[in-house]
Amino acid sequence: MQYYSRQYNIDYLFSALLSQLFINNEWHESVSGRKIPVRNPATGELLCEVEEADAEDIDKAVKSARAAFELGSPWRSMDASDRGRLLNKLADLVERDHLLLATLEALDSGKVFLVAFFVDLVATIKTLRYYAGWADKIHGKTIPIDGDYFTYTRHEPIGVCGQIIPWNFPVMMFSWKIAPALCSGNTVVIKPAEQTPLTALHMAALIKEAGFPPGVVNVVPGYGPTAGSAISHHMDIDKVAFSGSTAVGKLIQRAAGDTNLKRVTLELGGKNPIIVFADCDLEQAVETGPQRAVLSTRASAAWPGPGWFVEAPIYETFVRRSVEEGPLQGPGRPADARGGPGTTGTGMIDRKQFDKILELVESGQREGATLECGGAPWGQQGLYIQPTVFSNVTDDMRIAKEEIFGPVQQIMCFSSVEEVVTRANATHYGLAAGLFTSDIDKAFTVSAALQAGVVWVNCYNAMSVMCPFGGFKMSGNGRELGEYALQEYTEIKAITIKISKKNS
Ligand code: TXE
Repeated sequence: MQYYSRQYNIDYLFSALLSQLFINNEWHESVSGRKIPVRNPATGELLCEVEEADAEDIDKAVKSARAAFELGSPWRSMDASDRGRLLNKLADLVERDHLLLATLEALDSGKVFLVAFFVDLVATIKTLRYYAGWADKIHGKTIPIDGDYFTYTRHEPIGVCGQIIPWNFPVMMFSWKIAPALCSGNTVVIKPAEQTPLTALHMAALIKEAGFPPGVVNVVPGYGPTAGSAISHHMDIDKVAFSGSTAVGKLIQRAAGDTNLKRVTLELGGKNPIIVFADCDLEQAVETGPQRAVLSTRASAAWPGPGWFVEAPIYETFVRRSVEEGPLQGPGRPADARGGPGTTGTGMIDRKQFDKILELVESGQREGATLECGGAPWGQQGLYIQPTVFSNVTDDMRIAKEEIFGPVQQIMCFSSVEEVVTRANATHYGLAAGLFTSDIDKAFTVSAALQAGVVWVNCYNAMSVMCPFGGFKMSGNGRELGEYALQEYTEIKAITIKISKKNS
């Protein structure tokens, strides 16, 4: 089909957008007949409408995933190495459609095209290949228990996994969720964010083309309080994996408690401290600032506008250099951005986020922080906010405490290691942290003292599929990525067999 070839133009892309629910390797209209309008957030333009899943559609998807998970089904009886082969085949197809998927992602999420192409899609392909490699390396142990017994463990798939993802990394998070689930033999019902369903639906087509049996992956766009809630409350879903806000994470955990105690993993919000010691390479730390702040409008939970703690002797210089760095960036239009300075800024996903960030900026000014630059909408069109730098921020201000999912940098001052560790840990969140220092002792002791699932030293956002990712405290439960994620998609079964006489 022309849609899948590299030779396409934008009109063709629009005419061929996939818009139905993907259940049992077939395309379905929603039971209610309702549709979700999908807009390009950079322009507000309506791209298309997709079918809107609600509880009945979720139930159909769960039935299909359950049937695919029955004992003796093609999926359950498939060689583990063949599960890996299918994931590699899917990665091949994503590589073939790299350009198309990056274009779709840019249009649907408002992300700059080059970021979609080189960050999101590359990470997606790597994630699929990494877990393809794991498929036939997941195994248990034999255990020398007391008595005349033979005991071994099996690492079995959990079953039907409900997966709910946000809008900030639509296709990459799709791969973070499905790849570890599939390599360990589960089946999946995945709900993309209502704002960004398009790449997930294209991935559904590729999943079918790769040859996954019907029902193994079901893709059901819908809204959170309806389709998302139906997933978290479903009695026949064995595990739910969620990325998004802490408030919804609590609802998901509660729903599991109110229903079948399904396993729950949560990747939630953060307020990540970055500590800049006076002995660091200042330019390296400064360069991390504006780039990070601008990109953070699409950041994962690792990235949300962190609190910068800068040591007193370099505070003024750091603030000045951060302001000088900021204006290098400019609003990027997803469709025409081909990279380079002036095209790196990403807009907010929707009016709600846009208003929320500007309201937080206003609160910073009201509460007495110094607005060094930015703080206002950016450009004539779309939901862009200028790179914003606040100095003289104190710990009690809202901008210091609340997650800011936008290009806003808040800079605080500290005087000692003990003080900054206490202040950096004084948050309910615990996703990621950064520190800049040239003192190796400080690097080890401070990174050990920080309450965060990820600590970056002399770098930031150094993410990789091989490395576990997830939060302490209210930033989540469980880990994604790396070998650790496999634990979240397997049940351990211990089998003990009576034997007549054991020998060492
Ligand atoms: O997230 P939501 P939103 C944070 C960030 C942002 C805030 C709000 O702070 O400002 O969340 O963003 C589905 N039951 N992050 O509103 O609402 C929803 O349909 C089940 C952090 O987009 O949590 C979507 O698929 N599901 C972050 C997903 O949850 C529900 C990424 C995320 O939506 C639901 C994005 C419900 N009751 C936002 N309500 C990160 N950690 O990377 C909504 N959903």
